[in-house]
Amino acid sequence: MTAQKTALPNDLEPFWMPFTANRHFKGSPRLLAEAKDMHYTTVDGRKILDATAGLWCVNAGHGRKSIVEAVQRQVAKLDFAPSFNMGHPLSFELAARLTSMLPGYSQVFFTNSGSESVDTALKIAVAYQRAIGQGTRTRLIGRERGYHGVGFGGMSVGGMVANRKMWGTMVPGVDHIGHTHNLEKNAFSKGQPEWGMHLADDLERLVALHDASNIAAVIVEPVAGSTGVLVPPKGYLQRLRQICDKHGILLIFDEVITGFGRLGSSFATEHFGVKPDLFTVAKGISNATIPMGAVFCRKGIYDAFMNGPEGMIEMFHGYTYSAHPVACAAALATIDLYREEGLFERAAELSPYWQEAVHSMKGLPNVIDIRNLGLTAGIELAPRKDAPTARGMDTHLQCFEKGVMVRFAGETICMSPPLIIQKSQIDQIVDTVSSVLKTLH
Ligand code: PXG
Ligand code: PLP
Repeated sequence: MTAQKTALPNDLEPFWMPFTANRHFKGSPRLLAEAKDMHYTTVDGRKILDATAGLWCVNAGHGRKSIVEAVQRQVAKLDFAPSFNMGHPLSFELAARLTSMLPGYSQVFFTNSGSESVDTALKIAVAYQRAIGQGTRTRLIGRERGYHGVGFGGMSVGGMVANRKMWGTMVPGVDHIGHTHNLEKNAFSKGQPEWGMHLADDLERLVALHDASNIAAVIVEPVAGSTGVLVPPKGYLQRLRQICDKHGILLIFDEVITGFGRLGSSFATEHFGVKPDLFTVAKGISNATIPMGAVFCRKGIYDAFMNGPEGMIEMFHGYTYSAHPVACAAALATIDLYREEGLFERAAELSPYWQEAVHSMKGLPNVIDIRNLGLTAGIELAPRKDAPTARGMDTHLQCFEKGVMVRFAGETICMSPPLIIQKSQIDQIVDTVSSVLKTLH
């Protein structure tokens, strides 16, 4: 037998970290040990204000007692139950609670992440078109600068270059409309930009190219998060809906970030008054305590599948952990907490203060745009000559040293605090980021 290499407790090598500059991180690790409400505590005892809700997901703040206790009770009572031709009551209770959150959506399909939600939504779209006799509609349309997770489907419709470079062309029949980011026209817009509704007409270009009879669905993030908080121009999403209706194309919103209060409403569909046929959620659905995702289906989608022999499976799709009982318990407790504390309304009330606070950074060195909606913000920096993304990374690192966690997407500093944030903590974030930007070369 060959001697096994045993990892030291603090050996960082065996963990191939996701979406991380592994060598850089392992040279100077930033390790978090505990979290409560608005703060992380590092392994060396430093308190860090969380300006990103983890990864846009801990919307009710960290370590919330009612969620923790619901998880503890559930894991002790029913650790796992299959959802394939079996069931457990919490999954049905959760589905009913979710569909009652907004009118027009009658079913949810459970997954374990945003990536799985996206691939599920794309598969439902193609299968639905087939079920209604539109089997030639297989093509999927995404958008440049979109992020839809890392499954083959989501990556292909996504428009993040670094993500697409290696594998993004491996699902055939995918095309993209243009993004909506335009510094010349829209820099420093507060909330939704005035200019750019017509950019939705790019979908007509693809219809003219491929023909509507070949297109199953279009997927967009209502507000693009991961590629730098790109807020849709006024009227853009409405126009996209109209064009989809005109051509029988399904509209999918990817609400993995915008869902569960981030914009000051339950979902972006409510915020913008635009109803997609399907929309994906994850992250905030369970306050990130236990992984979970879901796809909401408008009335009529599920019904189109319910017409074969009753003993037959209608759609051959699902995950071992779809509707995992512990995730369901976490999600139910999370939704209760959102309601009891009025957190979506709180986000809406705070967003004007947040907007003025983040826009006060206009004029600081290298700041070329500031964007915001609800409790999100992106501060775009000019790239350093010959070192793209370095300014973003340096800002992140220096803010962390000063006790505030922000993210960066390329050259954009991204912020999305838990919805329980206090005004004084908004001030702390802005003071910290400002002080870093003032000295950053
Ligand atoms: N769709 C959207 C719109 C997302 O934002 C996913 C799908 C994928 O979800 P999962 O749960 O499979 O990661 C996401 C995830 C960042 C960042 O730094 C963003 C995400 C994940 C990790 C980091 O902006 N978004
Ligand atoms: N791979 C193998 C060999 C499996 O048996 C399964 C599920 O049974 C999967 C992958 C899919 O795993 P999941 O259902 O957790 O997505």
